[in-house]
Amino acid sequence: MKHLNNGRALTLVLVAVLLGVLCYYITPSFRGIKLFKENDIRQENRLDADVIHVSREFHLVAPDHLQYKQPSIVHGSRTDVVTVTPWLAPVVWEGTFNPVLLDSIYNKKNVSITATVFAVGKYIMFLKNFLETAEQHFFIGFKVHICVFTDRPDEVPQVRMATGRQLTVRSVPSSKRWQEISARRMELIQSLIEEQLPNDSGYIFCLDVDSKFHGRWGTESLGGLVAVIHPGYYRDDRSKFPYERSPESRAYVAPGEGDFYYCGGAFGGLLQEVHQLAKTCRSNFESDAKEGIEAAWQEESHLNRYMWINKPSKVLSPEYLWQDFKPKNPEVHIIRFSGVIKNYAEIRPNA
Ligand code: UD2
Repeated sequence: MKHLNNGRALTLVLVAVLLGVLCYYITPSFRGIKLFKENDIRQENRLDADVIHVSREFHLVAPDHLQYKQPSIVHGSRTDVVTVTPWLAPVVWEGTFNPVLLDSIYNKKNVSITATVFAVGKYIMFLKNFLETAEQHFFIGFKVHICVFTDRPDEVPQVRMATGRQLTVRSVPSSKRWQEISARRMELIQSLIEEQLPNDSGYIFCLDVDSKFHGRWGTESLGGLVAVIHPGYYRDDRSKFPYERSPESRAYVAPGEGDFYYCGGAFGGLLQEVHQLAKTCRSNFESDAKEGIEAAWQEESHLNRYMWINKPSKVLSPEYLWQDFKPKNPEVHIIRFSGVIKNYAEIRPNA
């Protein structure tokens, strides 16, 4: 009798479990079907039923009836350079994109772009040229916020800025070591994103001040995580890249590893992505410092290690950071941004 009762109880428990499992799988699909139908009805009622808003970054809506040259899938306008990485990120070269098409797509998205630039100590002398040329070439027609970090706020030049563009100045301490000024940028970029731009969904570019714009730098450069190929090493074998080679450092890249050598003087992307990069590089840099380690090229080494692991979703060719002392190579059809020639001994606080 006791056995019979136990058997019945066991059967009841089994049935209950089975019903539970069935409900678990059936209910969400019912819910899914219902949601789908509601969405369908909402879509039907829309005027622009073709447009489904999914993600700001990846959904590119073209404006109506824009006329432009037919793109080809078999004849590329650039056959002399590589325009895609092995992980299928575009490499941006002149001739690979249609600026009019891209601008009209991003105009509809009403994007905003922040640019950070550090002008500490004597580097303030480069700021005027940087700002004036940015007004001529950097994201013309878009909402731009240039954020200057300096220890000399009184010396920030007055530059006329077009409507929709603004400049803000943030005071930072000076330093006796240029390596520290350069490397602390990651920490300050991290704090800027956390304090000033936490709810912003726009893009950010972090740029060296001792540089000038010479040509368009615009919407073609927008992407999740954006890296710029260093002009000094892009034709070299990876064994020649000046990565940090000491395994003790958190910026270490082992021989035989690494894709490209990226520059520390220009990088960017979506705010969340750049926040993650800055936070990681800062933390690795500080942990190294506690152990008395400084990577070969400070934050540039940490950035290269980061980009090796976290592949950039867009790569900008050396057109986006050339060096004035280098003659233009034939594959570089346009120089958009370039480092000016400078006398290190004269401008740096230490040798
Ligand atoms: C390279 C990188 C730079 C950085 C550095 C390694 C390029 C073109 N440049 O340039 O980004 O990674 O190696 O640390 O990729 N700064 C001041 N005051 C100073 C010193 C530096 O404001 O006294 C700021 C300024 O914005 C400058 C930047 O830090 O543009 C980088 O310093 P740099 O230009 O002296 O570094 P450099 O030429 O070795």
